[in-house]
Amino acid sequence: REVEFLQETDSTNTEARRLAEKGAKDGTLVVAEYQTAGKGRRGRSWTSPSGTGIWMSLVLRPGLEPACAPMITLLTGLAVSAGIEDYCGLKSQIKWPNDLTLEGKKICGILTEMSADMEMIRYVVVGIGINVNIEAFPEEIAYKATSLYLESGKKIKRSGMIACIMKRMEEYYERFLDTADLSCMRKEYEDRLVNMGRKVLVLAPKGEYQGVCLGINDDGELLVEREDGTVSRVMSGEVSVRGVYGYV
Ligand code: BTX
Repeated sequence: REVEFLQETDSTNTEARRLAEKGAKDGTLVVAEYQTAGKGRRGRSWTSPSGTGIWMSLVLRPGLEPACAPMITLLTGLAVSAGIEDYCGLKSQIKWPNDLTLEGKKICGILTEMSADMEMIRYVVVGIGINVNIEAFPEEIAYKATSLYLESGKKIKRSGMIACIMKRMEEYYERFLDTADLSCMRKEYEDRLVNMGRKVLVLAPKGEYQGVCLGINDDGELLVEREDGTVSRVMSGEVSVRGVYGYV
């Protein structure tokens, strides 16, 4: 596959979108040492110090309907968690829909952006930020952010880790394309899901509610059992999910 490596860029997602608009192929990967304007969701920023993290974005052209795009975020979380484990043995967990955690703190965030018409995705850009060898975080996020180095005491070679993650990504992405849903990886996903069986707080546009997370369905919606026994299906995008007692 094609890889574009940059010493510095504003955001690898923005760069990948620029390349996608110019016709970049399915599977093109953009990797940067440093992002001057790393992006999170809903206009938030992503701290991306130089030389200590993995900041990368993948261009995908799945040829599916736009409604399938949120599932790509979920399978990416699974692939990154599995790839990290393959490479260094650390078992991270997935905080639905777009974070990975270790010991309850965030080590990775995923940002999926899409260009589509009504029927078909033109392209999807999946941005992956992993805190690999970061030694300290700014005060505002130190309580909820950690790195693989801070948790393991070991410095990790990033290029090898990227290769392992992309191998897993290809595997899960191809399985997803066969069925256009997550049915064949649901069990693996739930094994890594940090929210599983825990009380969660769902912050939806129409109000917030609490419930217990029962897992996901084949379309990647989070299943939350409310106090009256009904089960709500939570779609990513419109809501935030938090632990009742903290970040997870
Ligand atoms: P998010 O909106 O869920 O999370 C962003 C929030 O996470 C921030 O508001 C801040 O509180 C916290 N945060 C910021 N930086 C870090 C960090 N390094 N580690 C832990 N917590 C942090 C999550 O968005 C999606 C992030 C995707 C980042 C990748 S990097 C490669 C690609 N390019 C790009 O611009 N974004 C993606």
